[in-house]
Amino acid sequence: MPVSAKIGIGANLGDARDTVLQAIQRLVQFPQTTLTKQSSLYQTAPLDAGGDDYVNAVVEIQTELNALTLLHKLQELELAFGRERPYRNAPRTLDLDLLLYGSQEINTDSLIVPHPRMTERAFVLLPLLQIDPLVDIPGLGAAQKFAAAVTEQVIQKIA
Ligand code: A4P
Ligand code: MG
Repeated sequence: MPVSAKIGIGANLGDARDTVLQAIQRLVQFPQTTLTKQSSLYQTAPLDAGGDDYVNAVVEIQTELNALTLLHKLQELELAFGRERPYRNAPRTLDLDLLLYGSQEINTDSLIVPHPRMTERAFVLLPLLQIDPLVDIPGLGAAQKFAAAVTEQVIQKIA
């Protein structure tokens, strides 16, 4: 049975908009995976990070890949876009976060789902709520209730 997963996409180096769109095209090519929803692209001010504005989006996929395999595929894709990790929250050509994986809660050294910081971030919450207004965050409840706390964060839909 395929599982519905939500992926957060972010980029703030080079042509960030193009990178995000290309990354979505590559995600669709993962084995046993289909794209079911795609948010708008958003221009967002860097949060806890320096550098240029980010372009962010969230997509929903249906996948037969298990969560860890999916994470590894996402990391491969980051590397394919030339991502380097000089330090935490460094500017990046492409950042792919596994936000939600069905209704599962996962806590291992390499993977934590739901993504631990997703409820504090407008650049995750707004695109997520755009594609799935009633989405539930396992262990935390309706995503909608966290949106009021992030209204100060600068985020703008890209036409
Ligand atoms: N990891 C554990 N759980 C997950 C998960 N659910 N999804 C581990 C993805 N990775 C997960 O990630 C570090 C390690 O987290 C991985 O080895 C993986 O095993 P990383 O992507 O290498 O490092 P990072 O991105 O520098 O750190 P992190 O914690 O992912 O940063 P965040 O929280 O993703 O924040 N501002 C704006 N406006 N837009 C942004 O997109 N992004 C960040 C990065 C900061 N500020 C931003 C944005
Ligand atoms: Mg990351």
